[in-house]
Amino acid sequence: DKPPTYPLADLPGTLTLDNITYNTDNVTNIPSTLPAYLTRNLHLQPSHPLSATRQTIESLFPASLYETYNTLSPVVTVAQNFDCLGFPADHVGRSTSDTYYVNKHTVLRTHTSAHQAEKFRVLDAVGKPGYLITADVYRRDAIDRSHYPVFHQMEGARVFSRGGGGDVAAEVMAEVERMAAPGVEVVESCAVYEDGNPVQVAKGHTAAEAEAVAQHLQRQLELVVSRVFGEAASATSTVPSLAAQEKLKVRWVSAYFPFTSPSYELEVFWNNEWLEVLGCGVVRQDLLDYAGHSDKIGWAFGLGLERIAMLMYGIPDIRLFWSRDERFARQFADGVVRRYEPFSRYPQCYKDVTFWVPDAFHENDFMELVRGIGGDLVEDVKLIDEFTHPKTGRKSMCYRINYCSLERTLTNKEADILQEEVRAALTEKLHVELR
Ligand code: FA5
Ligand code: MG
Repeated sequence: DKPPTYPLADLPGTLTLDNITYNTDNVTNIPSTLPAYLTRNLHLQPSHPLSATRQTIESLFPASLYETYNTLSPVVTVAQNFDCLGFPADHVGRSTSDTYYVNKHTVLRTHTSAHQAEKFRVLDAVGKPGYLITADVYRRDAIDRSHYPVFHQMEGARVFSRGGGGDVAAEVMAEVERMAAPGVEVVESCAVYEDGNPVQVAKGHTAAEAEAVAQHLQRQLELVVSRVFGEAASATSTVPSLAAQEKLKVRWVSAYFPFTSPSYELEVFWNNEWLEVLGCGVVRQDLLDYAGHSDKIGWAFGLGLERIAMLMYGIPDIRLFWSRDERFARQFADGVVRRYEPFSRYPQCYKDVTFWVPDAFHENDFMELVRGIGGDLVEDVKLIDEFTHPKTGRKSMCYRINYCSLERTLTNKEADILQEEVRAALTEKLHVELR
C-alpha cells in the first residue's frame, strides 16, 4: 500500500458513485466535485457535439461486425484498468497522483481499454469480431484549455480468425487493398518492418500477420479521420484551416502501450501543429489467449473524442463541453456540423501564488486543489517561475492562475476571494509555506 499523496477531504468510510456505495480507505482520492460528472454522460446527450462525433465515427464501423457499448460504468477494478493489460507494478499511471482511486482495489477508469479483456471474452457469445466502446474517463491532470480531469474516449477492436488452415495474413491484406481513405495524405509512416527486419512483433505472431493486422488498423483509422475531418470541411467553409487544405496530413508515430505490439499513435496536422488523436496497436497475443481466443489475432485503438470534436467544430476550450449554457447547446441542436460561434469573451483575471514546496509535492495535487476551489472558473494554471535556494536547497514555485468565466464577467473581487481560499488550502492541505 502506498500512502496517499494527498487525502483530498475528510472522507467518510464510504463513497457513493452512480448509486453504488464503495468502502473508502487510505488511498481514496476522489474530490467531492467529481461524483457529479459520473451522471452527465455527455457522449449520449442528443445533439451534444461529443455525441455527434461519436455517432459519426460509429457509422464507419458496420453494426454487423462491431458491437457498440456506450453505458459501461466508469468504476472499475485495478485489475481491469491495469493488471489485465500488463501494466507493470511500478507504472506511473497507477500512482495516486495520476489516477482517481475509490479504494485500493477500485478506480475510476483512466481509459476505455479497462474493458478490453471483458469485451474480448464475450466476442463469440455476441457473435461479432469487433466492438466499439465510448465512455467518460478520469485522470488527475494539469489544467488548461485542452486538459480536463474528465474526458471521453472511444475504443475499438477487431479480431481475425487464424484457424481453419487459411492464411490470415493474406486474407487480411486482401481486405486492406480495398480500404483506401480519400482525402488523407500519410506523410510519415512506420510499419512492422524497418530495413527489412520485423520490429516489435509480439510473441505468438509472425511478422507477416502483424504487418497485415497493423495495415488493416491503420487504413481503418485513416478512414475515420478522413470522414470526420472531411465532414467538418465540406459542411462548412468556415473551417478555414481545412477548407484551404487539399488533403488532411497525418502521420503514424511509433508508440508504446503494455497491451499492444507493435503500437502507434496517429497525429493529424491541424492549424500548423501535429496533434495526437489516438493510440493503437496489434493486441498482444497473451491478452487474446487469456480471453479464450488463441485462434485469433487482432487490433485495438483508443481515441480522444474531445480532441476530435474540438477540431471538427472549432471549439476552443475543453470546458465548453460541460457548459449548461443554452447558448452552447443550441448551436448543435440540429445535428449539422458547423463552426462553433463563441458567445462570450469575458475578461481574464490573473493571480499568482508563490510557495516553498515540501519534498512530497505533486503538481497534480496542486492542480486539483485549485480546481476544487475555482471549478470551471479556472481557465488554466501555469508554472511561471521556479528556483532552488542556493544555501538551504529549498525549492520555490510560482504558479499563475487564470480565472475566467465562460458565461459572465468575473470581478476582480471574486477572483481575490477564490485566490484567498487557494492560499489557505495550500497551507492547510498541502502543507506548503507561502511566500
Ligand atoms: C490510451 O489511453 C490507450 N488506452 C489507447 C489505446 C487503446 C492504445 C487501445 C492501444 C490500444 P492515451 O493515454 O495516449 O492512450 O490516450 C489516448 C487518446 O486519448 C489520446 O491520443 C488523446 O486523443 C486522448 N487523451 C489522452 N489524454 C487526454 C486528455 N488529458 N484530455 C483529452 N484527451 C486526452
Ligand atoms: Mg498518448
